[in-house]
Amino acid sequence: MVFFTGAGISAESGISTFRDPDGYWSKYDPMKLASPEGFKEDPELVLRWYAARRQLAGKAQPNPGHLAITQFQKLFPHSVVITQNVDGLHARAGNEPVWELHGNIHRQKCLKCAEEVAFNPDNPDGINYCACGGMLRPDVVWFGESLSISILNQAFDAVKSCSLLFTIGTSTQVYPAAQLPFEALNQGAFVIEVNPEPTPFSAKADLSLRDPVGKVLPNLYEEFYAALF
Ligand code: BJW
Ligand code: ZN
Repeated sequence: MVFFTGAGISAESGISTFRDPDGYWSKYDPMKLASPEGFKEDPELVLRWYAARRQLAGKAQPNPGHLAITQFQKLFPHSVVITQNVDGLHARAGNEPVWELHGNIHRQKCLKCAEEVAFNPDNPDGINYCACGGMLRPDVVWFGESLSISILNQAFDAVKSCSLLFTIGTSTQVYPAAQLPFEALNQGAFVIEVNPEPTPFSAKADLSLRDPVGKVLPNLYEEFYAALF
C-alpha cells in the first residue's frame, strides 16, 4: 500500500496549500519564493517566508488524516508514505516510513558544500553562513531543481510493486512527483484519489473520493478493519 500525499493532507492542520483559491500561489509568486533564481535575487525575503512557515508547521498538529495512515501502517506493515510535503507532520503522526520528495522545512543546508547545519536561534529568519563560508538555504526542492535521485528511485520502485495507492490532497500538477499515481495505474494497482476537488488525475482514478481527507481516511480505515477482522 502506498500513501502519496500533497499539501491538502495538512490543510486540516491549518497549513496553507499552494494552488487552492486561498493558497500561497494566489498571493505570492512561486518563482520569487520557491526557485534558486528567486533566492539569489532576494534571500532575505525567501528566508523570512520559510521561517514563518517553519514556525507554523512546528506549532501545527497532525490531523485525523495523518493519524489514520498510522493505523493503516500498523495493519499493513509494508505500506509507505511518499509525500511532497515539507512540514514534517507525517513523521510526527507516527507514520513510518515516510519518504519526503521535496525535502523538509525543519532542515537547512549549505549552498556551497550541501552540509546540513543547525538553525541559529539568534538569527532564525535572516541570512546565516556555514563554516565553509557558503550561505545557508532551506533544505527543500525548488522549481528547476532535481529531487534526490535515491528517494525518487525508492518511490518509483515502491509504486511499481504496490497493489493499492492512495493519492491524497495533491493537485497532481508538479512533476516528477505527479507521475507516481499514473505509474501505479500503469502497472495494475488500484488507485484511490482523496480530494474535494477534481485534478488532472481524477478521470483516471479507479475511485475518486471528493471529500476532505480528515473525514475520508478514518472512515476507510474503519471499513478496512471491519472487513478484515
Ligand atoms: C485537500 C484538502 C483536504 C485541500 N483534503 N485534499 C512543464 C511541464 C511539466 C513539467 C514542468 C514544466 N515546466 C517546468 C516543469 C518542472 C516542474 C513542474 O512540474 N512544474 C509544473 C508546476 C508545471 N518541476 C520541477 O521543477 C521539479 N524539478 C524537476 O523537474 O527537476 C528536473 C529539472 C532540472 C532542471 C531544470 C528543469 C527540470 C521540482 C518541483 C519542486 C516543487 N517545489 C514545491 C515547493 C517545495 C518547498 C516548499 O514547500 O516551499 O513543492 S512547489 C509546491 O508544489 C510544493 C509542493 O510539494 C508541490 C505540489 O503541490 P501539492 O502538494 O499538490 O499542493 P497543491 O496546493 O497544488 O494542491 C493541494 C490539493 O489539496 C488541491 O488539489 C486541493 O483540492 C486539495 N485539498 N484541502 C484533501 N482537506
Ligand atoms: Zn558549507
